[in-house]
Amino acid sequence: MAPEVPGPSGRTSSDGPSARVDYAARIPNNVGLADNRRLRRALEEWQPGFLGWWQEMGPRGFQTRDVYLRTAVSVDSQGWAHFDYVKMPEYRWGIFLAEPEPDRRIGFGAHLGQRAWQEVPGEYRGVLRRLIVTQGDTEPASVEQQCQLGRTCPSMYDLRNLFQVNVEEGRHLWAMVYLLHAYFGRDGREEAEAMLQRRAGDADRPRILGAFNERTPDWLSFFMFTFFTDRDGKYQLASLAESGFDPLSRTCRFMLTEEAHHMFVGETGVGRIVQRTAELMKAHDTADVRPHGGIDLATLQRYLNFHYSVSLDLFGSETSTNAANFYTMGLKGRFDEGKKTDDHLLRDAPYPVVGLDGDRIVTRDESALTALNERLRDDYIADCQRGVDRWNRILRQAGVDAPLFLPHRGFHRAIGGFADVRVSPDGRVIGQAEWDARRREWLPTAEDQVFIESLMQPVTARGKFAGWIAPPPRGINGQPIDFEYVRQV
Ligand code: BYC
Repeated sequence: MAPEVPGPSGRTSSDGPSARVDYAARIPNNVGLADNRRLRRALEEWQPGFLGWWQEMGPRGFQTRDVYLRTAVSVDSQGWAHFDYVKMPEYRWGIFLAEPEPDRRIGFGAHLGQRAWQEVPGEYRGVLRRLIVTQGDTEPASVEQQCQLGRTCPSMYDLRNLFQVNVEEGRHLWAMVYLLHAYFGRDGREEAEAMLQRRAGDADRPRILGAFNERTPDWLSFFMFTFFTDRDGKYQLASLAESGFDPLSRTCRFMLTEEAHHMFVGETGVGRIVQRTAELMKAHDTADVRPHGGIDLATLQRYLNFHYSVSLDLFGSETSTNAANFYTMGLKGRFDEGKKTDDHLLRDAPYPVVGLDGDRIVTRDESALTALNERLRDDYIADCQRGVDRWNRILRQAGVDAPLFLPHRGFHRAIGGFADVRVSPDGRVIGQAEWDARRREWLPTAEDQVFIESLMQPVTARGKFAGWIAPPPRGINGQPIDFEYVRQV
């Protein structure tokens, strides 16, 4: 058996105990930066650029405030998080990888059963770098998209949650930049630099993926984004956590523990809006809750339709040779690859894919290998549906019988087989005339945006909440709801 090749820190995956975090270092880490002078210096050179980017593009207007944030201080399953007041620019962004699995093996593709790589396999270098750059690019993008939201927060509790999400996206950027610096030499350093140059929505220097160039102008969009788009993050990170390139796997495994909070923010945020809407519908015996300061279900459905459809695009085309190659190379697996009991090669297996046959929507068997994007999208859709079911339970419990739903997967798509046709939310291929006539029913309108914007008045008194959203059932980290989550001055 080939000996395990040490990584750039000179360690192998079975070295331990790496749960120990060097928290006092300029860059907190559990990757042995203290022993790797070159890497440490390269990252220390990148650090001021990151901080400059954070000051320029991070949350506007709150950089000097004390915020009650959790920080990663170790990576073991218990007690990795520490809660305290921090000024965001002083947040201890660092590099944390999940603990190594001893003798980890590649779980799929052509290298199935071989030892996981501690260094980048030369022949996969370009592909791997592109995957890491695509993933990394989304992290600062989301911070940029959300940078104006602090000024219109519905409560201090929500403001703190927004900032928690933002600093953790910043840390996720650090996670990918570490991989680029540690394993990809000069071009890795250039990519890390470029990550700080692109800007969400910028015509000349846009972020890489479509959804990350949309604006997040209001809190309804923010909650929908964290529910739908961060959930894409969960599925993509889970697939990369299966990677045969062990440092990527370990970094994604730790990122997933942070990601859970982001989806909590999205699901409970929308859930609390739904609850408030239902209360207003009952109190005033009307679906039109706008005059009462609530967000009507039809508007919620339109925002849901938008964020769901742009997030579906993030999975790429239904059939993709890129995806097949990532898998065969052992770089990106399936969701829960390790729990699946098939051959982990997928050479002859079929997978049902929904697509077009002229104007009809049909399901066809495709090669499971090329259909990997669609399979991941299916896992994602099932997860989204579970969340929508929970929102509908809130409505039902309040006595409202008007459920929210996920539109058809072909609705409003810009990537893949449905990109060139118009599909209604109920899954009919329709003509441009019907689309034009009904678009206003299905997607947020300019009037919706004006209305939502009119609701976005900041609420900053302790324990108070905007009228369009219900308070949460409990506070953060056992604190009361009226805790001072963000100090006033
Ligand atoms: N926008 O073969 P195809 C997160 C390109 S979110 C623009 O179907 P492939 C987060 C594609 O690059 C998770 N372009 O695509 C959430 C390809 O270009 P080339 C982010 C797109 O390669 C919230 C061409 O179209 N992580 O973490 O199979 C807050 C053909 O496409 C798009 C990842 O995405 C698009 N939507 O799959 C913060 C994981 N889709 O090769 C963070 C890493 C496709 O012709 N990325 N294209 O030049 C990947 O795994 C893959 O790149 C994708 C695309 C799944 C995105």
